[in-house]
Amino acid sequence: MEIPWLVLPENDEEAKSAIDSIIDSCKKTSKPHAIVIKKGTFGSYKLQKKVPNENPVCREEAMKCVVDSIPSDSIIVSTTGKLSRELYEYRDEKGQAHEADFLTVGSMGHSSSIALGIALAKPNRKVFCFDGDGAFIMHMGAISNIGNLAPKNFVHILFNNGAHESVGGQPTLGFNINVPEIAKACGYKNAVTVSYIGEIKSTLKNVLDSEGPSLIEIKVGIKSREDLGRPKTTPIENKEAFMNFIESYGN
Ligand SMILES: Cc1ncc(C[n+]2csc(CCOP(=O)(O)OP(=O)(O)O)c2C)c(N)n1
Repeated sequence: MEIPWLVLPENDEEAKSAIDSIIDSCKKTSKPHAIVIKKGTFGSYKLQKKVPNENPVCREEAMKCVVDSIPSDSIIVSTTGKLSRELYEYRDEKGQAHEADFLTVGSMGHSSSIALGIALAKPNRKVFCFDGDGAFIMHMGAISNIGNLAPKNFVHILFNNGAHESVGGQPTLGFNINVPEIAKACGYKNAVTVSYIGEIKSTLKNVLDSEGPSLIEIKVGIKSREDLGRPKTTPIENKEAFMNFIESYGN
């Protein structure tokens, strides 16, 4: 793309002078310049602003409860970040394949649109979007399409921890907006907020028995495991296995 770039030096003085010369060059040429930062260049950072979060169930526990409560041939499109890594590990833990899950690596905010396309193409399958509040807010426009195209088989599960937990816990506006009201205003047939395991199970049961699109916002705590791994298959392998899985059962 012909964008000039450099690797940021680890030494403070050298880094400062490299940045000064990049700023000069950007001003002179009115063009962008990229800086590549190697892992370990920066020390750890203490968050300046934390969102108060007393929710009793964490994202991973809530995700496990949802996976255990839905039919085994359900299709899941899962958002960017640790939620997908947790889902991947849970399948391993249960000795299940990963083929039912599309892990949206990198494309934050797009899971609901991907799930929408699949729900429209496969009207007889239950399609779940596992979303994060940061991702949901990032591409909130998607829900107006979901509500208006209104696939009956679409279930949106929003794991709302009020933060971008996967990348350090920076606050989002997840706790400042009324997600069910927004979803209903966009045409979702059912939209509720829950916080406890019992509520997750009973709400899922109701939602599975009724026509969608439906949204369940689960207000979750903000924590994740230090030892959380990463998928051992590549995104392309994931996509291919997933495509075979959705084709294998017909519409
Ligand atoms: C367009 C874009 N911006 C930023 C990122 C980096 N990123 C990956 S996951 C994530 C946080 C996602 O936050 P949220 O959806 O609230 O989920 P949580 O991590 O809290 O479960 C960010 C910022 C990205 N992948 N794509």
